[in-house]
Amino acid sequence: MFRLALVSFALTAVACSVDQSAIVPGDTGVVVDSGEDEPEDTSTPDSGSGDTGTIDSGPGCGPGETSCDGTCVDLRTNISHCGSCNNACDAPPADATSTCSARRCGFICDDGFAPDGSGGCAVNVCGDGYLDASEACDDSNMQNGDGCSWDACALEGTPGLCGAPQLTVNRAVQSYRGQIAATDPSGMACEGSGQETSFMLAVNFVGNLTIAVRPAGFDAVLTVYDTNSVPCPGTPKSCGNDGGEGATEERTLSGVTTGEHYLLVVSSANDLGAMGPSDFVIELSGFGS
Ligand SMILES: [Ca+2]
Ligand SMILES: [Ca+2]
Ligand SMILES: [Ca+2]
Repeated sequence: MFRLALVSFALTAVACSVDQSAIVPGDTGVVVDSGEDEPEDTSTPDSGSGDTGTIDSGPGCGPGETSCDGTCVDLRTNISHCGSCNNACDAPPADATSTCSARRCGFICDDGFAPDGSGGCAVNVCGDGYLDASEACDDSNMQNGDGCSWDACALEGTPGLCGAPQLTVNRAVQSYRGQIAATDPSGMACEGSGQETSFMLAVNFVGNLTIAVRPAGFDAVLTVYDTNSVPCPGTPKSCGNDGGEGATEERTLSGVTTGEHYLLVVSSANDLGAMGPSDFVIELSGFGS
């Protein structure tokens, strides 16, 4: 008798808090259905006579979601509501797909295409001078034996003077990926105490040569030796260590001539022994006459 009275009291109490006009046939209004936001929705009738437990639109969005015009969206990744409601991302450039990532619009190039450096996508080609993600190098030509193969844009690593892999430098933009070993510093850097990796630059044009080293996070040091008419490694010619971790180091050699050789040493200002190999990109730009 006592239990019956208790149930009756509970039903009465809940019924008093529910707008009975919004409850459809079959929905008693006292049970929170599976999948519904709670408490029982009193403003929007559920569809059908048998409540299927459909999640109602409105304020009850899931974790990380926001209600935009009654639809739950994730502002971090939704290209129609990127960063804020109704902020639709622009149409992508040709051969690309729009993206919304971390609340910011962007695009990714379709398979077989890569960023062209000017806001679009271009066919991923070895020899176009642009260092695509799949390429270890791109030296703007379709020749083998110059340090970067034409068919696969792979580093050839052929030893040159001083036993360092030789890169033939033309009047073009040429890019190469390199890696500093975790061990065995040779002490050839102009500054710093870290490990290093060397390349022999064989000049094949007349003009000026800019050497840029772009490190992946570490503090790079760029050292150039003049290796002409003297024993290896030659005499120190240029030292670049202007920036800290992740900063590009850049130096220009003026008035270089075909047949000259310069040893490029890429190193870290600090000991990277505990960090493992560290990646960098060398960009060589030959220009002038
Ligand atoms: Ca390329
Ligand atoms: Ca080549
Ligand atoms: Ca530096």
